[in-house]
Amino acid sequence: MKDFKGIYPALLTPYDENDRINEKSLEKLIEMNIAKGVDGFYVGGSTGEAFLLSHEERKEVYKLVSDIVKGRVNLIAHVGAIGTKLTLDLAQYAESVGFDAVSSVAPFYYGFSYDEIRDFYFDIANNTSVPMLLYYVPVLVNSKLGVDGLSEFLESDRFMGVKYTSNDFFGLERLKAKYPDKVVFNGFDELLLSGLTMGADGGIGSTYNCFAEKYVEMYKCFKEGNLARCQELQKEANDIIDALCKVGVFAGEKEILNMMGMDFGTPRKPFKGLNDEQKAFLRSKVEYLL
Ligand code: MN9
Repeated sequence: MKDFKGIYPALLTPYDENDRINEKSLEKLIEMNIAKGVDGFYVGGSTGEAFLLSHEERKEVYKLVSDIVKGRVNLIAHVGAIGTKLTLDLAQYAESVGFDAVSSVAPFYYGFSYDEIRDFYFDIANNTSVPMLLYYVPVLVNSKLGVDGLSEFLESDRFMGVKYTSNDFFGLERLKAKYPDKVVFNGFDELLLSGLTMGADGGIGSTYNCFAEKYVEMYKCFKEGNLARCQELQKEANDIIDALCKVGVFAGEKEILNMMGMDFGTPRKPFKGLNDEQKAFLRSKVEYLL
């Protein structure tokens, strides 16, 4: 199996003036991040507005990203949808266009039972050849998949690990202690250093789109034992994340890329873009990056 450690931006999805996927902007973002030294991309997740895209658009994004990346870094496709059939179709498509792994949130909305959630994951994992990364995000998907529930999957070779978006670091540490060979990605960017100290193998994050260099350096300094520098970098990141949380995270991230000249537009409705006052506020926090 490939090595899946390190820093993975959860790619944003840019739209053009006709609300179509903007291939040029996507390419610029990918090239900028590869040049900054990221280890791979997490494609079509919450940050990529998965649930605001049509099924065909989700496939289009996988194909575009795979064609641009051409095997230079690892690619993980988020294929989560509300039901098994849709998810499996996305997973098989992502595999067919060269993705190295797939990942999914637990099926949502209907309050599926743990048994139903288990069958969902195994139906995907048993009908694809690439490894599955569980996406654990209890703030968004209130499923019956607790930290203990994750263990059952990690017993299986088909599951490579977890994208762990929770601030329960006791749970993260227990998972790594029990399954040291599985990969655990930290999911909250503002807590990357906390996750690394409790055993995370890297991180997947939305703010990595805009300033991956801070996280790439943090990951390197962490491995070298330079915690003082890690703390400085986390503080620098958090000064911006704090502002992003005030204006809207995905809209704010797209605005930073707009300021960098990348033409990312705004997220799809009902997300709101930033007003002039919010843009000026955000600019004051990221001016030194532009
Ligand atoms: O992909 C993202 N998680 C969610 C991970 O959006 C739930 C994070 O990158 C956050 O957007 C970020 C800001 O809270 O940490």
